[in-house]
This record gives sequence, structure tokens and C-alpha cells, in this order.
Amino acid sequence: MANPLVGIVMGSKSDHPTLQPAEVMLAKFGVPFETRVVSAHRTPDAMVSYAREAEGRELKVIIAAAGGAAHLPGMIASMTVLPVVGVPVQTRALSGVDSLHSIVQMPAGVPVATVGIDNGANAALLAVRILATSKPELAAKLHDYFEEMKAAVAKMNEEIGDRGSGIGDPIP
Ligand code: RP5
Repeated sequence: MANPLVGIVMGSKSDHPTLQPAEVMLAKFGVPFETRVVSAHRTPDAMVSYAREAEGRELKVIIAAAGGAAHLPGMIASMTVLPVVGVPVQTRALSGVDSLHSIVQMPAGVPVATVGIDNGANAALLAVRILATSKPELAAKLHDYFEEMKAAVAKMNEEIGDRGSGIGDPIP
């Protein structure tokens, strides 16, 4: 695989289901990435090394997912100038609102672009958009993706059809 442009990191392997759609999306756009477990609390030294080395390794965007006391995205953003996209992971106790509040409430000066709870796909799409500002081929693929979404919605409307005669029936 080519040198990764996007670093995907997560606080635990248990976060991977949230990030799997991010991997699928990056692969769809042909963006090379790497995936690592880097815990802010269990392996703080590894987190510091990862964040400090990321720019020199020519990563361009970091996607960081964490749940609960989700410090990983913010701590990484405090140690690199690369854009960091935070993904709040849904938790059992507090449904991921804890993760969301922890990731989104960064102090002025250290931004983390935060997507919705468990929305790994949007994290990848935001990373692709960032990369596309300097890669016209990715911008072209994003335009194609818009067309795909448009076609998907048109198909939904075809399936719904004319509801005038079937009000109350379930949509097939
Ligand atoms: C966080 O604690 C991780 O990001 C994960 O979401 C959560 C639980 O981790 P495990 O106990 O499943 O390893 O640091």
C-alpha cells in the first residue's frame, strides 16, 4: 500500500466497528490510510509519539475515535498541526453523549472537527474533502459521490411512487 495519508487511531480495539465505515469510505476513494490503537489513558507515551511524528511521516489528516472520557482526539490535536477529525464512540452507560461532549468541547486554539456519534463514514468524507483541496482527482471523485447520493434519493422516490392511492401502506 502507498504511504498513508490518513491516520486512523482509536482508544481501543472495541472502537473499531465505529471506524470500519471510515476505512471502507477511504478505500472507496482510493485514499491510503493506516489504523492503530493508541490510547490516551492506557498508552499515553505511544499517543505522544504518534501525534508528534505524524506530520514528519507525511500523514495529512488524523481521524481519532474514542469513547467515554474521550481525550484522544483533543490530546492529539494539541501535539500536531495536522487537522484532527474526532469521532465520538457510542457508549453503553451514556450512549456516546459523554464521548461527544468530551471531544467537541475543545478550548479555543486547539480545534477538533467533530462528527456525529459513531459516524465514521462522515469522518472519512471530511478527511477526503480536506485532501481534495489540493488533489483535483479527489475533488472529482467527491462530485461523483454527490451524483451517487442524488441517484440513491431518486430511487427512493421511485420506490415510494405516487402515494395518492396507497396512503397508509408501507413503502415497499
Ligand atoms: C476508551 O474507552 C476507548 O476509546 C473505548 O471507547 C473505551 C472502552 O475501551 P475498552 O474497555 O473496550 O478497551 O478509551
